[in-house]
Amino acid sequence: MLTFFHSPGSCSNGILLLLHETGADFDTRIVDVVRGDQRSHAYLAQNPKGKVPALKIDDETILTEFQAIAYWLANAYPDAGLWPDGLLARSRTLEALDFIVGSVHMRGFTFVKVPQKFLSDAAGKSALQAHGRTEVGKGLSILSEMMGERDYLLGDFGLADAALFYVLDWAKQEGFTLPENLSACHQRLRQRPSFRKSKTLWMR
Ligand SMILES: N[C@@H](CCC(=O)N[C@@H](CS)C(=O)NCC(=O)O)C(=O)O
Repeated sequence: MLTFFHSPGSCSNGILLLLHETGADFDTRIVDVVRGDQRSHAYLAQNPKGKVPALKIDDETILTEFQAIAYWLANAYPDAGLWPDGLLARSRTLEALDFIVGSVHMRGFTFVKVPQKFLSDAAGKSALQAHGRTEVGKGLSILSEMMGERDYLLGDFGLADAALFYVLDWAKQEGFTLPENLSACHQRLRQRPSFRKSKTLWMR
């Protein structure tokens, strides 16, 4: 059975959603990153990066990094239809995932949510937060443009939508106004059976 290391409310929500999309059999271990569980010896022994998400796929193998876990799930459970056909569609999926996780999350929300990780003085922290908000705003505009009139980011529901879901949640929590198409997509994502199954482990 798979073991999923998860912190409710964090980016690992996206992997929780995908696990339910695949119908995989998995156990969840809570690693609460607000409480600091990721720095415990027990967790670092499993995942020296001290981050969630992580997915243990057998006794010797632990996968980390959102994109890699998402890719593995889509290919390990092909019946879930999460990996599109065709080279360009696959490349677009990876492109969107990298943009959401690598740019909107890491270069935007990280500074909005935890500026104290980088700077300790009040003026520096608020400048960093302002920079993060600008980056998130730009990211949301690009994602809105990318989605256009489709129901999900790239057409049918796919890996990138799981990442989109957690950044849209964060955007709402941080008081961003979502472009109309992203807001409709957020509602659509909340209607998915996989979200209903994720609900008890979605928020702290
Ligand atoms: N590049 C990683 C980023 C993961 C990440 O930043 N996770 C955050 C939660 S959203 C975390 O574990 N933070 C704990 C910490 O940095 O101490 C990925 O794609 O999975």
